[in-house]
Amino acid sequence: MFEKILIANRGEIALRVLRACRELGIKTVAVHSEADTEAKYVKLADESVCIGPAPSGLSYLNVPAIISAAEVTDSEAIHPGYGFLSENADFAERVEQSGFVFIGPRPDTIRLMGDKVSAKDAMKAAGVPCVPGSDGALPDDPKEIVKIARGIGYPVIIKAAGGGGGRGMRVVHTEAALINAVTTTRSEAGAAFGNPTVYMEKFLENPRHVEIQVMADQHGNAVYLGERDCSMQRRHQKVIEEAPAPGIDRKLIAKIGERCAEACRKIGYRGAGTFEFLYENGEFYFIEMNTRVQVEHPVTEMITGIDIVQTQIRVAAGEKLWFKQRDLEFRGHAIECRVNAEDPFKFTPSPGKITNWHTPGGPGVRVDSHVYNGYTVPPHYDSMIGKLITYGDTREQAIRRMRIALSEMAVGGIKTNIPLHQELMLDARFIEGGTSIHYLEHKLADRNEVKKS
Ligand code: MV4
Repeated sequence: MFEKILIANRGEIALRVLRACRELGIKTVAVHSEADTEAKYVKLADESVCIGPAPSGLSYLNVPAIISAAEVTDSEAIHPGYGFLSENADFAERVEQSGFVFIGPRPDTIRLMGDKVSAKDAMKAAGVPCVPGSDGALPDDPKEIVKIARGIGYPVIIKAAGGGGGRGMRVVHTEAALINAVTTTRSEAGAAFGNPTVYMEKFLENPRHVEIQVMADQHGNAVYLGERDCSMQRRHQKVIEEAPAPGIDRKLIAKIGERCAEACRKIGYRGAGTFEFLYENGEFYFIEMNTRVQVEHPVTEMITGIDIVQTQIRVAAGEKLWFKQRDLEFRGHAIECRVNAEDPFKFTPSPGKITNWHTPGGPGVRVDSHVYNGYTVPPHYDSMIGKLITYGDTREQAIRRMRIALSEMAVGGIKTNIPLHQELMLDARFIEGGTSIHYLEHKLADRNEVKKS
């Protein structure tokens, strides 16, 4: 096992990784920007290194500074968390070339999945069901493009190979609009990602976002840790996640999960990963793979009893997975509410000093947050200040516990989206379960209509 790990991230995930290291008896190095010097989790680490000023481009994305920090502290491995450099293949490569272990997949795997065309090709070849679409990248010839779209049937969606997470996409409803849409998406993709490659898929009108968590070691073993429903989102930012996904046939989940695990074995995947699917009319369609630990990993931890971050570290150190698929049981139900420092109605960021911080507790309640009374939420980063996770034997119990937890939680000095979560925990369609990726935005639009009239 490693003696010392450098945590190349900030906020709640830095603290989450720190806790996993503590439990494994591993020393920690926190790297931080000038804006995070006073954060308590930085002081909890065995050592800390300031890697630059507040803007993330100069600190949390500063590769030479992070590598130097690993060198001067004699760290053995680097945990990238999520966001920042976590899915940057060049960073992973630099880490390994400098003699450290990157806690994540091999750089080539990150590169393969970072290009959405090659990711889809690889997963299709490995037996994972994909959205019907172009066979790889779109050609230049407009006649060919029109032919491909006719074969798929409208509406179609044009996506950038270098995009992902909702960036660089355009929906096309008619042949008349097709070529213009492809040309525009291409040039935007070239400018934004340095890669003008685009591909085409059938546009699914009302799907759910259901993802499968996988874990693989370096000895050819891979398992799936069940699914998460992340459909409750606004502008590609997830708001609530839950596991299991309500109302989906368990046999189908097992079949898709096994396909994902098998795909991991086939490509020699290493570490934690997530297969993102759209789910519509009883079918799963792969869209992208994430090669990092995700924000919503706790709901999976709650229903499986597996510590995903510790497992990442142990497999990165070369350990074999110590459990098999048949040892895993998906038990109960877990829900996560992302708590953001933002206006609950206008969604504008609300950084500043927290003058009151009271977190809920009791059976089946988990709070993952780096925040405390007197903490100042810096304006430079993501607005998420913590995650409230509840567990219950049933979905109903998890929802009831979430309502109580939200009512106990008190945050003073800044605005948060807790009122939105309270509203959603009482929303009839949420309570019913199985809302689509468009539900929240439609609900918020309706709410604004009511306010105007
Ligand atoms: C789609 C789609 C419908 N049909 N692909 C957006 C994020 C990126 N990961 C993929 N996205 C979508 N791809 C096809 N063929 C709809 C979306 C989409 C979406 C997906 C997941 C979660 C939220 C979303 C919100 C809008 C659109």
